[in-house]
Amino acid sequence: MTTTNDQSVSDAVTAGSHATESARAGLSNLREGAGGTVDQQRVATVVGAALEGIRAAIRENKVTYEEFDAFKRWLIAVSDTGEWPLFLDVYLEFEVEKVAAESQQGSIGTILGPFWLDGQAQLDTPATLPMRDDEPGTPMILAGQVTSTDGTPLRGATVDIWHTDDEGWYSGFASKPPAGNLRGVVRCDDEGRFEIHTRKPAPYTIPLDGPTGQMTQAAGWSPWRPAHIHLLVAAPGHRTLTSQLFFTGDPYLGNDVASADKPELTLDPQPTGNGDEVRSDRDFVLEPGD
Ligand code: MBD
Ligand code: FE
Repeated sequence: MTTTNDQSVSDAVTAGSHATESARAGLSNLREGAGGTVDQQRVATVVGAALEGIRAAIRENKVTYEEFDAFKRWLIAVSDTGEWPLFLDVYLEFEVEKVAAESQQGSIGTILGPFWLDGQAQLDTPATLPMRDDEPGTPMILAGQVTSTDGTPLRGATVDIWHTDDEGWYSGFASKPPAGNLRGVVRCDDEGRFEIHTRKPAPYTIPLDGPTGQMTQAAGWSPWRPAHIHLLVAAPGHRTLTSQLFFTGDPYLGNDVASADKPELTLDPQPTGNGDEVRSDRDFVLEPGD
């Protein structure tokens, strides 16, 4: 690659290509992919509205050929670096999630993001996530119970959890943490209870050397996400909850580049008295259905 910054560009490309691969292969397990018949009217309505939004931006701001050409080059770079999942999940997924949430009961959720991975360690509660012997960061326990909307504890519930390390890196997408680090699928007990031992994650900046980060900084926007823990909470006969949990006092709360933080999703972990360990308790309510 001809660039003055080989190492960091290749990091963005590594993260991007892994996220692209994962989006292509894995998400169909999680959500029903496209397929079947395409409704012509729906395409005309939605694609038409999206295109008209861009045309309006051009008209109203008198966009020049130079800017149009820069836009083309930027789109090509998003493809070349595999950043489509990152860009789409940072700038658009929250609106899709809001639409989905209108018809959902149970605990409030938020976006999935680009860094979920299939096939992670299966653990029984109480569980310690896979981590390095010297894994840095504050030891943290996340515990709670999974119930149905009528209050029934859900036997067979699982909590799929993934988050960054204490430096903001995701395993599987950055070279530093080993594969599987701070990721796992925890099987709850017969009453849907879980207890997960991990490390408190750190705030995260989207890659600054790829086109998504460069566009973000070119606009003067913050590239940061508040520290967060991703979760997929599932149980037989219930709709899987996609969520994230954040932390009180995080400087980036309310200014999330991915617009995914919600006040209802903030944890306030308390010291357990065991060294510098902290603990948060959080229950999840799932809606019947699939
Ligand atoms: C993330 O870690 C993330 O969770 C989202 C939604 C977008 C970019 C990076
Ligand atoms: Fe994330």
